[in-house]
Amino acid sequence: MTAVQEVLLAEPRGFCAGVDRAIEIVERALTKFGRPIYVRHEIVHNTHVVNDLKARGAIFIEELDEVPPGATLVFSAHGVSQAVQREAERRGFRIFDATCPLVTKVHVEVAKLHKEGYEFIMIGHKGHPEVEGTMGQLDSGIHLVEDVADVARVQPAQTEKLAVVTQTTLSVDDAAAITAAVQARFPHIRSPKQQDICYATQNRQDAVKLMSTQVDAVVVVGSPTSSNTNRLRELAERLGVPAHMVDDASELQDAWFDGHARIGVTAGASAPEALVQGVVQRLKQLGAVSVRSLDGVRETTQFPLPKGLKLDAPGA
Ligand code: 10G
Ligand code: SF4
Repeated sequence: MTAVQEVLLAEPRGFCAGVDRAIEIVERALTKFGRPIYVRHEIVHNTHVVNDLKARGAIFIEELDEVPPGATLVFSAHGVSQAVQREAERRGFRIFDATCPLVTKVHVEVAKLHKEGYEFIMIGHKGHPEVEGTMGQLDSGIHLVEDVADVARVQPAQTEKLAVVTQTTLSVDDAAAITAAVQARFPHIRSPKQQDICYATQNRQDAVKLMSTQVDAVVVVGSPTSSNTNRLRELAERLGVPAHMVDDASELQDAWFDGHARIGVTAGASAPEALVQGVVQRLKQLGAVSVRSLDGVRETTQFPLPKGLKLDAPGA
């Protein structure tokens, strides 16, 4: 049986700008205000990130009644509904919003078009916190479709003023097919000027497409709760390459690599690079003698931190 010979690393992979910012918000809140810092929902969907922050004094909760009066509360990168925002304010917490600015952009667009009388078709995964947050920007008037079959069933109250919004981490290909079905049923529907699927999702999926043509198996580093990570594994598999998602190197099974000389490695937007390097080390133990990064888009996006967390600003 051939052993592993070469590792190809997808570019870009791992942390996006929204994840970097969200983790930094919790870290800075811990430094500035001390433990505990409450975080509504996993700050990002990664077990290692969450366990590391727990060890440093973060407490992750789902319901606001788990947070004591006067506490500091951070909203996760996936965003929250208006109801959660209002309730947190009513309870008087010191709030820091780690919602990715690209998710907030979708929220702002929904609020703006709602004022103009629009209803929405939202493409996304039911129950995902980002979808709950975006749908929760309005009391009603956002209709969720998860797949092409849902498009035939959706019943907006009117079709004159309809707009599409999407979750930011969808499969680019699935979203295109669902959007086409939506446009076929509602030809006048308004689409965003720039798609809601974010640059990081697009770039990581493009990188997996490029990598999958050159490898015999793919390892995707990330947690099972991470939507964008699941999409990367699914994409490699759709391209005909066996693909495995792992939280870290300890989950790798040697049998996955039997007869596979070239292994592609990538990571979801919430997975730390140290875990990728752990996987590479294990693949070296299995025989890899060469590790090569593929060409890809260089990402330069950065988001500013919220006011009040710039540690060196006087009075901040
Ligand atoms: O891919 P999802 O949305 O499940 O989230 P994640 O925490 O694994 O990755 C970062 C992406 C977001 C915060 C959603 S915009
Ligand atoms: Fe922001 Fe995109 Fe990262 Fe989500 S995946 S946090 S939208 S940059």
